[in-house]
Amino acid sequence: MTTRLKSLGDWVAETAKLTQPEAIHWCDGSKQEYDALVKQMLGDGTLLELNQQNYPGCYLHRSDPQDVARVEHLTYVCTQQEDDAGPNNNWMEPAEAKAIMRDCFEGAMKGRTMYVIPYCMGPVDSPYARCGVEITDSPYVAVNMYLMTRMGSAALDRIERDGTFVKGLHSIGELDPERRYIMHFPEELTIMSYGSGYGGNALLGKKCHALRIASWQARDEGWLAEHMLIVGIQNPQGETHYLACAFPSACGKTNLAMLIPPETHKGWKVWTLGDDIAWLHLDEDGQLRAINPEAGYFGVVPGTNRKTNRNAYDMITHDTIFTNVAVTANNDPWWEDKDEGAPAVDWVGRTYSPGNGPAAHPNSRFTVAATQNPSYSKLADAPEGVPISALVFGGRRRELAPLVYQARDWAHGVLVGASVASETTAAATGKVGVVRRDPMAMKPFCGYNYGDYWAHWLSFAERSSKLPKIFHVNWFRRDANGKFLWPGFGDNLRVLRWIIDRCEGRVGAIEKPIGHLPRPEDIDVSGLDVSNGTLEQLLAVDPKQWREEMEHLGEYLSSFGERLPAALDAEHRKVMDALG
Ligand code: GTP
Ligand code: SPV
Ligand code: MN
Repeated sequence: MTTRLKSLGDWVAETAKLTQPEAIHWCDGSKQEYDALVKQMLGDGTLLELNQQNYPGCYLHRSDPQDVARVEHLTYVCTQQEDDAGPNNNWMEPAEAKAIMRDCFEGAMKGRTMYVIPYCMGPVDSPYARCGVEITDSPYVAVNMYLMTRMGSAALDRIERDGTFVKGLHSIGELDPERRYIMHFPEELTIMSYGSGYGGNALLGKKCHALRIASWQARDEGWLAEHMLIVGIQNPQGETHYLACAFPSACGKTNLAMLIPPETHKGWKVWTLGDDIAWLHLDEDGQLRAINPEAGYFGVVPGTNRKTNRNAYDMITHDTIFTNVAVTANNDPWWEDKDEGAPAVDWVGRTYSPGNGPAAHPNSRFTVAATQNPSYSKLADAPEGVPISALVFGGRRRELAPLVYQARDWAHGVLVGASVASETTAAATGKVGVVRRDPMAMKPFCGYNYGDYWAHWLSFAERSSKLPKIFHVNWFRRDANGKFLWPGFGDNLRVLRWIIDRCEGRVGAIEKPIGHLPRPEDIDVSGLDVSNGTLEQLLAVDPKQWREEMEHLGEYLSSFGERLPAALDAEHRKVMDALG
């Protein structure tokens, strides 16, 4: 297979000249191709077979132990003007970045196969979908792209029709953390990634394209590319509301997107549209609609069990690639809080010993096609996407942020999104558990200056009078002993119900300086072991703590200088004044 599109053919030829692969393989996206790549990787040890009776079609990949997460300090946005990337991104002059990358890629694929992967982010027949081509020397990347995107011939057809695509060049290089770069050139719709095989660094359709490059394009074209799950909540009367929710990495998107209603909630159904990324567009009627650009999940494994997420637990029992989990004595995959079996060999391949830390890496992941999800919504394939009733922001906060609150209006909602802060997780290298500002859960993914991004968000109010309502949630508030106050997981539906009732004008609220809060009696805790006192604690807003928080937020917002929209500053001042 080659291509009729000259720009693509030329780029592949140029890249081959630079990287000097032994062979070039154009991926057609067929099951036969996937099977052949798996077989090849089983042969060279890149994949290990798991117990095929218990886990048919499941394989384990052990990454280099120094290559287990996104590397934010090595991720750059290379725009002509530094200010366009903003203080929220690492910036490098494009010519300098390209020189570094040329040096890295020169001869990088010697003796290896170069895979050319045409992919489509979004349903191939959707006007909202966008395509790219990833060139990589990693067959692990190729099989992950097969599970995660619409990849191969159909995507190539569309690319040839559109005549345009995002160029993504990737090589695992030497897997040397000192020679690792994830570079973005949004002005040229180009990505170059070197030295890592890990998901977010290497599967270029995901964070690099569908968030960093797409957010840039979305600003120019009037839409939004967000780090959001998309979920449909169907009540016993058969009405379905769609919500898009932005939580930082490893803060519960996959789990919320496929939650199972609690026992007390007979007749409720939850439909998964997406678990990580949403592309949001206004339609002709001013309704915000969402598509999920992805076709699979790259999800956090630890913590998944029959009680927390039965859907995910069942989904990953077949045709799944596991990365960096442990294995049991009978070669089943194992992870912390699996609640079944025991680890025999840890994620790096050593005999398990508690002294070496967790058996599975805290950021171990599963890769699986979305269609394997028991709660998969067929509308995930609808070209026009689904109408969004509410946008929900959230973070992992042991204190301060209440279980849920609602923004007064769109502009205040943008401030609420901009105020997201969260304890860091193992999804990125660096310290875990430190609170950092993560506006809209996009700190690692916004491909341009946050000041401009907030202005873009605010501009939606001028374009539609039917925008979704905006909320903030926190499932992670803890008591003095460090215990979670809220049961979370399936019981989060109880909070989503309040959110939907607010959207429908079916329930009242208490007005506070930070926004509208539920009256405790409006959160249905039937059948739960949550006392009135605990619920009050979950909904408590401490004015002194909040004043401090808002002061910090003010300092942070000011760091964007002239690019900070005056309207956002004004929203911030309103809340400060209300807090007194
Ligand atoms: P990325 O894929 O990194 O963007 O993460 P994500 O937001 O999809 O996070 P995910 O749903 O995979 O959850 C990450 C971790 O949080 C897992 O270990 C979950 O078990 C845990 N978690 C998810 N939801 C809840 C919840 O409601 N309460 C508590 N306590 N933990 C949760
Ligand atoms: C995240 O870190 O937010 C992820 C995993 O969803 S990765 O694709 O590696 O970015
Ligand atoms: Mn994510």
